[in-house]
Amino acid sequence: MSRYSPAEIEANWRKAWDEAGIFRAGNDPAKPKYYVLEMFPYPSGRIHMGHVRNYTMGDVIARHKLATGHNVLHPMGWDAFGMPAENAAMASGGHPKDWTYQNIADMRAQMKPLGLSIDWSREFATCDPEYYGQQQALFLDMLEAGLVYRKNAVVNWDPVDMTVLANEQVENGRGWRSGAEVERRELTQWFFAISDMAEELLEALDTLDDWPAKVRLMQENWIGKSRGLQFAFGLNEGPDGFDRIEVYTTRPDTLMGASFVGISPDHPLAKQLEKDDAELAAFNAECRKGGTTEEALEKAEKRGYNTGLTVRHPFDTAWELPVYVANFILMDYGTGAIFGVPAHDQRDFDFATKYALPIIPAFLPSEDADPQLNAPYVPPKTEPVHYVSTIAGDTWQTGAEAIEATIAFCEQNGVGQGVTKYRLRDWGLSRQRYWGCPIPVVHCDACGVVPEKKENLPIRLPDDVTFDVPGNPLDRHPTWRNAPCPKCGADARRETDTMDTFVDSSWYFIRFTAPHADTPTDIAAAEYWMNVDQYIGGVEHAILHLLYSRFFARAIHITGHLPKSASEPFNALFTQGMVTHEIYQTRDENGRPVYHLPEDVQDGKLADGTPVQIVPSAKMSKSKKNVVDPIGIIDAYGADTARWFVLSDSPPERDVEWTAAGAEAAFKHLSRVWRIASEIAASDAPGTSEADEALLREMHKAIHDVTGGVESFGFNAAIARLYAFTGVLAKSEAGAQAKRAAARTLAQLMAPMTPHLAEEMWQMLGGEGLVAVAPWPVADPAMMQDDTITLPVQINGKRRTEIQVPQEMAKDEVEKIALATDAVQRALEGAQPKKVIVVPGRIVNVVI
Ligand code: ANZ
Ligand code: ZN
Repeated sequence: MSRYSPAEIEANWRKAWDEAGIFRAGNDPAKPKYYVLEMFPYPSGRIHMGHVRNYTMGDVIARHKLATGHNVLHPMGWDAFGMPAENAAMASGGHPKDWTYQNIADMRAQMKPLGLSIDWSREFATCDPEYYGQQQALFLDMLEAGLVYRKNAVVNWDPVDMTVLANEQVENGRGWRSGAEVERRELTQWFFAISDMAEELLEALDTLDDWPAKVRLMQENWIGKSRGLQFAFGLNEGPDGFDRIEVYTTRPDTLMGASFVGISPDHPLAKQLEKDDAELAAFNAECRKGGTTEEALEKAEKRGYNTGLTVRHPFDTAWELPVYVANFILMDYGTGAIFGVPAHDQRDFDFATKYALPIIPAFLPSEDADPQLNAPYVPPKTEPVHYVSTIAGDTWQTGAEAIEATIAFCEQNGVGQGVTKYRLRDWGLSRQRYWGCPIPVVHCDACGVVPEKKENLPIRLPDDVTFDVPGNPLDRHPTWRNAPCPKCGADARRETDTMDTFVDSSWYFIRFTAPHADTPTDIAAAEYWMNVDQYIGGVEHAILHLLYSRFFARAIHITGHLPKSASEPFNALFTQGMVTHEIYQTRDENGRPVYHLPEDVQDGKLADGTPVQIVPSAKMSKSKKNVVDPIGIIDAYGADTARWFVLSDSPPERDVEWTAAGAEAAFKHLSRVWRIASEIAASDAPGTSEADEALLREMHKAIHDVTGGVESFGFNAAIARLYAFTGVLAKSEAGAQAKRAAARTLAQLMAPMTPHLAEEMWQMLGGEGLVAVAPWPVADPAMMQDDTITLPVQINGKRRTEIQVPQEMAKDEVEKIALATDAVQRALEGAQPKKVIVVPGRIVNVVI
């Protein structure tokens, strides 16, 4: 072979690794363990550059850990349940199962050429009955432990697809898939009791030092802890059984600025009133349309309905406030009722303006400020303000102080209690979908909801289902629903809801530690391998997936399947940037943009000569056609080039822009490395001892820097260092033996990034065995020191100049050079110094 030919070498090395079994997770008790995991993929059918970047990063770490003597666990699996498989079935008439497993086979085949150090023996898909059966077992244990329960809840209902939608699936009030206007419905649903753990999940964020600060902050905001006051307004002439309205406020200090009370359309009082008020019933029905998200409510126009009822102000019972039903009040936050303070809240201000309600300031910037507001006054809580009419403490204080003082005052006067609330709600897991994990319970007329017996697990999905009509195929299956009651044996009905696919991804990382155990986990294996030492994935999963996984790790501990020490499952988290590409666009006759694939554009033109407009780089996406298919790159240049490119150029946490020129340059560099290595392998030229020495010194510096880069997610810096060291090696006049040693080290240092090329070099250069398992080189600190050092020269304790001297120079020689400097000569004015102190390697002090 006379040139670098990845197509000829890469497959061979993968075979060699396979046969040697070096990536099977080791369990040599003498070695420390290391568990590295990239977020597992959804089997869409094709890998993309984002996968390549994500898995290559994890692979660099896994390979480095393997070479530094660890038992490494680096598994791969498939997040395989979910809507797209059902959508494909609806669109093309196939079966979700066939679609999914075919995609998995395709993606596995596309992924294998990347040369990842995966332990494929642990592979599973979440749609494997073996996996979801254990998930059902976990569910039953969680049910018993009170971690999952049923309740009525308002959900987003897609009337066309006839399913519940998650908040994220509602776009501008419409179903993301059907485009139908979403309705709010009350259904009995299963919930995980995650909100009981809100405080713990919040507090433990502080222990996650190796997580990005921004991710911890996002989790903190999602959990949304707040302190406030809960109290009741007395209701005048309410319907039977309603004599008060309980409210929650985080701004009790604004109570003297209240101008109305608002209740949610789903509030029990609103529901009672609508029975005798058709207009209100219509208003409530209208409000129940549109999503349940805070965002949806925030965007929607603020609307209210005056019930005609009034409440009494707690501090002035003669003061009456009107009661409105308002569309912006959520039933499942706080108490589902508020008091509105238009003077200090934009939303309330808009509402008051619309319904001509008074705007009464509770505080103002100063004592003589104009109380007539034409916009809400909302200073930071830390700013001192003047309280117009204070019910607690000083007239001049910060919002934060006034809030605490008001809470204390209210508690003393029996008006309410200070409470802590969390925005985090319980996690609704019921989905009216086929392609998910069946919820293992049975509904019996006599016994109610009865958990399945564990020996009946897995409750398998039936294969014979149809997708020709909307709704849940499990509901209309002729027999699947029928099951005997596990308690009384009578004919009963299976639950036909399946689990949210977030459940599947909330514990897969634990299952990898014992993927075929006949219980959810194998305690010993979990104890050994957990936690995940390094987790790597996209920041788009920063909130839900990670929060749910943190909840599940705790739940699995509570149900006895995981040691307590693994309650925070991911020791370190890294969120990588995206792979971007320029967008090439032309316009059709109506001026609408038409996008073109990078491979169809040459020098800014299409094949027929039409110039394209170049839109700046953005995340690769099919809709913009700015995608480069990794398969094409691997075919053209080999996997090592693709790996090298996605790691170079940008720090891993930032986006990296894929360019054809960059890929070409990466390939050229690897070709050059290959050429240098083969020349060195064939050479027996002698060299000078100085050249040998110089090369080895550079080699040790490279070992040091590349190791540091690999260990600290500085992959791009490590690669820059490898470029430089390659240049040194190419120019070196050292002898063949020294060069071979240096080139073997280069192979080792490149092995995590370009594992195939590294093996090839290692073999050419006489390395023993596989470079993948060769012990990682260690930098010799003595060899890293430069030959010359810089010493500061002080005169009477003041730094005046510096000198360059050889590292090993004798003291009296150093003294001579120091005394000869202009600065010292000038200071001496011909005299002799009183004393000269040389601290070797540090400083020269001249006393005059
Ligand atoms: C009076 C007030 C005056 C409020 C003011 C705010 C500003 P955070 O702080 O985010 O937790 N609220 C309470 N329950 C609600 C519900 N179910 N739906 C919609 N809004 C609700 O939010 C708490 C504040 O949001 C509460 O404090 C309440 O309005 C409102 F100048 O009470 B506030
Ligand atoms: Zn029964």
